[in-house]
Amino acid sequence: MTSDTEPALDRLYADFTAENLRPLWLEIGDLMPESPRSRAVPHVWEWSTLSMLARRAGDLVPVGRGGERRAIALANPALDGRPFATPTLWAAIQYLNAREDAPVHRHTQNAFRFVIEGSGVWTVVGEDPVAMNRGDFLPQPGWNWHSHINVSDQPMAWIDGLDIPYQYAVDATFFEFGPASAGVTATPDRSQSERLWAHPGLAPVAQLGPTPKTPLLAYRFEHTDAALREQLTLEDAGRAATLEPGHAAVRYVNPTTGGDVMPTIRAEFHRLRRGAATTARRTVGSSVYQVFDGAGEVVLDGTPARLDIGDLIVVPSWVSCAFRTDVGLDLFQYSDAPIIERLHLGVPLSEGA
Ligand code: GTQ
Ligand code: FE2
Repeated sequence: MTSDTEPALDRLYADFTAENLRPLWLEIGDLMPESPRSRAVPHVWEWSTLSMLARRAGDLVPVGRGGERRAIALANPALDGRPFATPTLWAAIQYLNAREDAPVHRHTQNAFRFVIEGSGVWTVVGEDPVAMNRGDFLPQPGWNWHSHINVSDQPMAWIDGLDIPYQYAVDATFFEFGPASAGVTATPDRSQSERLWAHPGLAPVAQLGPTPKTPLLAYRFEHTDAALREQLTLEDAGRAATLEPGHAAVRYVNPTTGGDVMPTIRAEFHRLRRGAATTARRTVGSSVYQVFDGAGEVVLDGTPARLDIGDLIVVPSWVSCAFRTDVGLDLFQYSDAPIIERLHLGVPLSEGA
């Protein structure tokens, strides 16, 4: 371009701006890279820090109508201070003091709780109080009324996973406050949803689906643990039962469909034997992992980090991720994979990296 076209070009760009226009040729490198380049970065949050800060919030900040929850979100360091772990997923530590309640509300965002320590809280879904114990996965599909009640003399913390950032991005969010009290008079060990749906391979004929949101509201650790233990025992016996050598995995599924528990969130539990390692992989879509037990190391795009119980790991799209352990490692994982798969995005869906 000659210098005498430059004033004209400057005027053209100024007019683009004035008319709210942007030329593709200045945007394409960022908008259409050869492969996904997440704005989010991989990051690890240590449980010891999270639980200490949640306890301090418990001492200083009340929980009640308006704020709704004493939940502290993991804010990806590269997402401008927004309370988003990844572009699609919310991750938070939530804390309730002894005898404290979090009020009833409902929202279109799909949610779950996962517990790595403590007990004494029931999450009430509709009229069904669901006990929360170590290792339990407790889905709460969107638009269910819910509250949390701590009926014990101990505080309790757990993690929340939701699709808040995704629903925010597509402007799909609705929210409603509920009654002042959940009206719970009993806190049974077994919820009504489990009494109906937690019998292996059996569905109540009066309620057969398919429904896109799981009716089973508690996936108890005793089942997760047994399933993983038996995969590894079968591997020992020479049967092809595991995902890769020394790596057992289960997916939490909706008993009415056999598919994911909720339309926007996939949840799995992975167990690595002593001395095992996963192959480095990258996928389109993002994940959050929490260390449930054991210890080890994660390598994210080549950078290693030590892992201990409770630590949370955020893996953005197309970031290579591998785990290894000397002593054994149990990992809870959730991701936005159902969104990616439903929209037929991410071709190729995954690739060794
Ligand atoms: O417990 O209902 O972390 O509505 C974020 C939004 C938890 C909850 C969060 C919520 C909840
Ligand atoms: Fe909620």
